[in-house]
Amino acid sequence: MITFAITVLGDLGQKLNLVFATLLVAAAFALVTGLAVAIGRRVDVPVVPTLGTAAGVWALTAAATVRPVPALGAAAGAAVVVAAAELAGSSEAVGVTTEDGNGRRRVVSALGVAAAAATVGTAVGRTQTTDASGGSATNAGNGGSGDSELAFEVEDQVATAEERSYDIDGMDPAISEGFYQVDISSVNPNFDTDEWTLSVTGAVEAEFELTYDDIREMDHEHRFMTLRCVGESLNGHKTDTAIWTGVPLSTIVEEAAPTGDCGCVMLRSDGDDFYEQFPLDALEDGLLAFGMNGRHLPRGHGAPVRALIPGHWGEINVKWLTEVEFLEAEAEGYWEKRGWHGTGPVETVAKIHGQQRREDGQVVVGGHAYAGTRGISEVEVSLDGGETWETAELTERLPGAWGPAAEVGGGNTEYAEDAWRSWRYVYDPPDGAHDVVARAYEADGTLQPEEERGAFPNGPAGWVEQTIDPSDL
Ligand SMILES: Nc1nc2c(c(=O)[nH]1)N[C@H]1C(S)=C(S)[C@@H](COP(=O)(O)O)O[C@H]1N2
Ligand SMILES: [Mo]
Repeated sequence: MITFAITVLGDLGQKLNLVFATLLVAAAFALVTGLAVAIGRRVDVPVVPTLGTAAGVWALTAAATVRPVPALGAAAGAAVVVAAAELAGSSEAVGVTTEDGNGRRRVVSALGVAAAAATVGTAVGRTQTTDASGGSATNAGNGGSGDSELAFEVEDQVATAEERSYDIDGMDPAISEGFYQVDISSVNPNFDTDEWTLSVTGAVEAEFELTYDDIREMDHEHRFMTLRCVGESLNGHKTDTAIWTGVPLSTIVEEAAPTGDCGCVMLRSDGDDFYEQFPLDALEDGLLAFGMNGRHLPRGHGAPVRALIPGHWGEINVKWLTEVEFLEAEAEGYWEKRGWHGTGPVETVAKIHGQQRREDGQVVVGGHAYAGTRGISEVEVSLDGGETWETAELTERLPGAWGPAAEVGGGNTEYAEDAWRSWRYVYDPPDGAHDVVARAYEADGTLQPEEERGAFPNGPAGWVEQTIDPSDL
């Protein structure tokens, strides 16, 4: 079911999930309120419906959100509505039994309003408990609270990235504007940086723990890195690029001195109970990231600290990271237990996202090409279904790693070795709709395989083909 939702429904699946969850919550509130009112009628004690509603709604909300204090808001909202309905009911009901139609209708509408009030109260409570790094509970967007020092340190490279972007309708600049988000839970974990810790455990010389301040005191570096989700569609929008700031994970590996036999590691978040296993080698090239695009890491992207592992599918870039466990033996990750194979290197792709008609009638198409750490050397475009190919324009590679830790962190300082490059192609369009095919070559000259493959289980692959109708542009 989950695989169907991801591969067939895509983002719609997530929205349906939210709608269904909301309906369930409203129904649960109605049930609790209904019970309180029914018990109150049975025992004939006037305060029971109100107090029962308050207690029930509070318990339900606190249990569901693990936030007892904001849950008081939901309880108060529901209790006020029930109390008002009860008062109105009792003053009018003098000489009339509550078993008549009027009474019943009043009870039913009070239940409805109470359920709605509790739902709204909970929603308000949730948006007001977002953390300092911004973003709402369900979707943090690109938020992230500001940090003038970080902003200053990435300023020049942000400008360079702008120069290395193509401005075409439908296509992101080199630094993504709305970085995609993929989560197993619909409410993001919310860590207090003062309480958050990272435990380094397992087959090591010595286990240890790091606080957020410990990490901020270490030398950091900045890197352009692209993430791509194994569950996206071939020409989908779950491939994005940002400047990430963090501490090289090699520092942590060195200090831990792993002793296990499998050469493998498990990253875990106890924020959402997510975990992924992959080779130790990959970890050593990674970052323990606390910054994104010159701001604090936003909640939706894993605040306060996430892992960033070059060249691999997105899923091993564990967000809200709380544990690095060095293993003795291989173990399956969260998605692998569900049939996916998303811990390895990404497949190569040249997306076709941008399409625009110029004033002179020419069409410009473009997109981003990404091959993980294998790098992109060329993108070709065909307008005749693959008979003949033309070379597209390609932006220079994005800048390499910089900052105090860049030299020792394994990050390439010459150019960004795990970031996309942008391509574009300008042509005189034929009359009417036509197909455009794009394909990429890796840095060593390897042409990406043509055969199209869907997301499940190994990730999407193949040449991207798009129908373009110049009269629509
Ligand atoms: N803790 C945690 N980390 C996670 C996930 C998650 O659901 N929980 N999703 C993973 C997946 S499938 C992807 S593709 C990337 C997406 O990172 P983003 O949401 O910052 O784009 O995060 C990975 N890290
Ligand atoms: Mo993913």
